[in-house]
Amino acid sequence: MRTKAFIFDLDGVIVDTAKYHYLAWQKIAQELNIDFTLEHNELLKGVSRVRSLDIILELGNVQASQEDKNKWLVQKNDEYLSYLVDMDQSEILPGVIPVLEFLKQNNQPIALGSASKNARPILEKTGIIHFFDAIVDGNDVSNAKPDPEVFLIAAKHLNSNPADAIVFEDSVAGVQAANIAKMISIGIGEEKTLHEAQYIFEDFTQITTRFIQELINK
Ligand code: B16
Ligand code: MG
Repeated sequence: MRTKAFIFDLDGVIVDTAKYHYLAWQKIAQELNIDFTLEHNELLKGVSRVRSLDIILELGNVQASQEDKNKWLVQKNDEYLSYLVDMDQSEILPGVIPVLEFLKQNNQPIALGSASKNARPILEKTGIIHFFDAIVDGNDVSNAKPDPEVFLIAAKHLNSNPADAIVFEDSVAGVQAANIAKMISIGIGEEKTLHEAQYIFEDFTQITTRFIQELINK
């Protein structure tokens, strides 16, 4: 048995911040008269802030100067942060803490691998930062998912080979990134969206300690 690396995405896996990203982007989209639905929001999951804005502008066929784009990026993040002010442990998705606790009890290395630049304050506010041996987020990478950079750096920090890494992801881009890195990809969400993942679970309450133990023993 070699040293494993258990790598968790943040938004949509540990906390449901996708709804806050959506509300914040929707405000910008409304100002620009762009129709931005929940379905469109799926395209932004796991995608960087800068790329998310470009996708929204493409949806509305809007051309913009870099100056305007920078202004909207700041505006979006300020709005997003306002939703995080009252965040606490109650926002952690069901079943996540028992899995983190089981991994810790079994001395398994844990990392965060997120595209978000707001990852650290979220882990602090929800009181789970102590579970993580390494945190790799949007501030540490230059290539966004599906580029595997974020997960490769995370595995390296945990002294593990990519082949011994297990990634929990809710986004298509994130699952693809894990697959490209030759890691075990575990999709959290709907089968129809995440069919490229090696394993798919609706949420963490569906993941048994037996399954985690099998991953540890692999
Ligand atoms: P921020 P993840 C991603 O986080 C989100 O899924 C994505 O919707 C968001 O645009 C991105 O973080 C950047 O977030 O604006 O906070 O830097 O899913 O990779 O944890
Ligand atoms: Mg995500």
